[in-house]
Amino acid sequence: MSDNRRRFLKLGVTLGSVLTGCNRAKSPTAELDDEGPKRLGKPLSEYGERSSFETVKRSTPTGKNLEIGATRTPLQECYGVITPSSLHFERHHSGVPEIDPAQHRLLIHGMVDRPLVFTVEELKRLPSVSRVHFVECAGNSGSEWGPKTAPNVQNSHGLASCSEWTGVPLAILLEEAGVQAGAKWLVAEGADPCKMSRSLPIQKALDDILVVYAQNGEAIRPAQGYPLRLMVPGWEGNINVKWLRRIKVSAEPFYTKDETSKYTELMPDGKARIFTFEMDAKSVITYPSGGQKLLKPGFHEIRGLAWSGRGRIEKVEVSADGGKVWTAAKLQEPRHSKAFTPFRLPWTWDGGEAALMSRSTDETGYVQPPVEELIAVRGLNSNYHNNAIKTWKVHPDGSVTNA
Ligand SMILES: Nc1nc2c(c(=O)[nH]1)N[C@H]1C(S)=C(S)[C@@H](COP(=O)(O)O)O[C@H]1N2
Ligand SMILES: [Mo]
Repeated sequence: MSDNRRRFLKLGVTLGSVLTGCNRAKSPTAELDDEGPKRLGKPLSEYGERSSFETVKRSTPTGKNLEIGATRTPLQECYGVITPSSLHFERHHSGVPEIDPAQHRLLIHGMVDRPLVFTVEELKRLPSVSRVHFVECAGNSGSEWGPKTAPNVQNSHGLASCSEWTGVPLAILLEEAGVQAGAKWLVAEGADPCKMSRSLPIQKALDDILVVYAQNGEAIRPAQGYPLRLMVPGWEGNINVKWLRRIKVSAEPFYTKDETSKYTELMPDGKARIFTFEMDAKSVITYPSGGQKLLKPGFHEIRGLAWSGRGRIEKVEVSADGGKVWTAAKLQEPRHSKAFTPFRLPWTWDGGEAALMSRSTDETGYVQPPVEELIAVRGLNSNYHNNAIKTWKVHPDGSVTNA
């Protein structure tokens, strides 16, 4: 018997026992006949909104400062690969500038034969691609190093979101400008008041960096960098410069304030790591997860998300007993590179305590580590780049907490 068939049969039995609990007293068609709206519904509209019954939202920081800070994606209440643009996490260092795309320009200069200035319209004329990629802040899961205080996935992992991005490969723009011999780096600068700037090796630009103007089928949202953003697949969120207005090509990195005062990691030997670009493989169970409540023992589908800045997710294993036994979960296809990959595993909760964990492996063979392993190498001086295995504890009353 194939694995799939065996799983299906097992599922059938469990589902059957769940469904017998349904109320079959009244004929369901009779209910349909006497109920339902008798008047016309709302009129057509030009731009959609969600149902007034839906309340899922980003979390806003506590405190007064709403220009400088972050909102988090409620990953435990999202479905599939794509994060709705309206729920994409936000991280701004000086608020969201209001930019008229007709006035906006992108300058490419430095070690190039022909410095170029592009309007947004001109960029849209050029060869384009659409790709699905996550953005994850290097500070995501920063609360997961010590005592686990985050009550839910939104708080522990919500500085990560995934969109379909559309734009022009940066390689095309650089080719137009004519990169000079000896050029090895570039700096990207934003048009916000803090002029966020980050240095990048030119090799990555020639590989897969995009200058994007669209997200999930429409113009990128102001919070995501309208009208232009740098999309640097798989690299830490900070380097995905929003409101992009300048790219300067050079022989050396620029050591900007954003890559020296922040986004470096002080190691146990007193030296700091700099340019820690790549986001390592990670995963998190979104159901059952912190703050949720299991209705009753029996069938539950364990669900979650996995992603890696190094490429595709190859495998996700799930444990319900704190890491003693691991079972491979089913990965959603197609698996995009450097993108969220949903995973699912049928599970029968026996009503006792359970410790749910997930562990992802990417196509390079990199395996998501336990937090102790990360601490052994990096110490606790820095809270960036925490991609550790996450545990959620299920209690006999069905409640789920951080562990
Ligand atoms: N110009 C500019 N780009 C920026 C930022 C910023 O404040 N200004 N924040 C960075 C950080 S720290 C992150 S994590 C990502 C967040 O992208 P998002 O707000 O679209 O989720 O944008 C990066 N790009
Ligand atoms: Mo960030």
